[in-house]
Amino acid sequence: MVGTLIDHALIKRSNAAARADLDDDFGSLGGRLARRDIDIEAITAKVQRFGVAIPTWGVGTGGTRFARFPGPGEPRNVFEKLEDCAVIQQLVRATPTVSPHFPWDRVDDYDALLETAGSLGLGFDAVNSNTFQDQPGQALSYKFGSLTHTDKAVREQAVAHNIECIEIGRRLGSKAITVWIADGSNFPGQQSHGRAFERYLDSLSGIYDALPDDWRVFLEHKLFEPAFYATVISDWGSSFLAATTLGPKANCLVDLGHHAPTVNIEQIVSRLIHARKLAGFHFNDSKYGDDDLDAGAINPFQLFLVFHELVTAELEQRPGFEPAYMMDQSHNVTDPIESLMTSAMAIQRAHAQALMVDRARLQALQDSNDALLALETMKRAYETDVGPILAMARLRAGGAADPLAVYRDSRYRALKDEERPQKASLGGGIV
Ligand code: AFD
Ligand code: MN
Ligand code: MN
Repeated sequence: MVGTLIDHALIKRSNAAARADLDDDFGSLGGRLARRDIDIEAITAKVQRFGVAIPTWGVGTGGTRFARFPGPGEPRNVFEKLEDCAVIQQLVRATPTVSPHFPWDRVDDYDALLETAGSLGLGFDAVNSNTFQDQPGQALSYKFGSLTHTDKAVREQAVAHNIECIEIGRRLGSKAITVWIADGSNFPGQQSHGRAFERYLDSLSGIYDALPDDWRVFLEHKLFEPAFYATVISDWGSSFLAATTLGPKANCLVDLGHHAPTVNIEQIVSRLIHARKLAGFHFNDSKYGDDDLDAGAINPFQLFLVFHELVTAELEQRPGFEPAYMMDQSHNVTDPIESLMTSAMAIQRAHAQALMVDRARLQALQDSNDALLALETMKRAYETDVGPILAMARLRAGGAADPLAVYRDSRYRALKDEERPQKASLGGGIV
């Protein structure tokens, strides 16, 4: 049963109180941008059109391999997850879609799920399969791998699960499946690098063949964890090789947390755009590894540089450029709704900053090898406070100028805590 979201009157009141200051800030920023030949209205319209999907697994408390500390009023099933996603969208207006994960989000009636999402104003982005855990009653174990397992029967089971996800996704209006596998090895010699990759390609071709014409498969690489010596799809090279071997419907998904700490991710993004193989993103932030921290929390400049590549590709109308934007975060010490709202806004911010880059000037500076002014041109965009643009975009789209304040005032979490008595142990897991 879908409950009520945030009281509209609360949003209206809060926006009314913020309006005069916002108009002022927006007006003065508009004037300053006009001197740089930037039309604030055009930027605001682009910000309004931008959307990033919420992962259904992100609205519950995540956890580390040490412990999980559940928060109050957590969603207990996918219907309640949708409700929380709808609150985020109601206030922020940048998250119109949801990316579900199966079997975690399995239900008996997908028409009801679709209808609920629709009534909440939400659609579905890429579906995610899960062959990194054994499910109750599952015939064969994934302890030693799934799509790359040495035993063909295990591989077939994993392929069948992915095909089931595609079937579910079709009913939900999704157009892509993201495949991340935990397969790999913990010790040198444990596994043949070559044969494991060949088994991956063989399994993936089974999934690929099951894709409807207008579907794509997103291959997600990750350099380590849970395999600590080698993962089968460890980097964008392996991902790209697999995607190229499989065909045009296979693309490479970049999860920002899935690279070694010093890797230049924005350059990888540029290469994938060039090759028409960029599937999209799992946004998050990290300091050490796959930390799954809130987007923009650790390295907002990197996020900006990634968006610089994306905006450039869009302006240049690069063929095959149609990335899916999704978040993939694990919230351990914050209210997941608050984290997802502020993360969506951090992503929007990076996008808006990237829209401010004077690309004609940058290219001229690059061509004349003026390293210093080229950096300054980037910094000028990055250092622009685009806050008023984001707030105005939210306001015009019917959201809240200050989503966090409205959310806290609403006492949504406390109300859900009463409405959603928790079972002793929740499903889901460490993602
Ligand atoms: C794990 C993986 C990967 C994947 C997510 C959902 O590291 O990021 O996208 O689970 O399957 O976090
Ligand atoms: Mn991911
Ligand atoms: Mn991850």
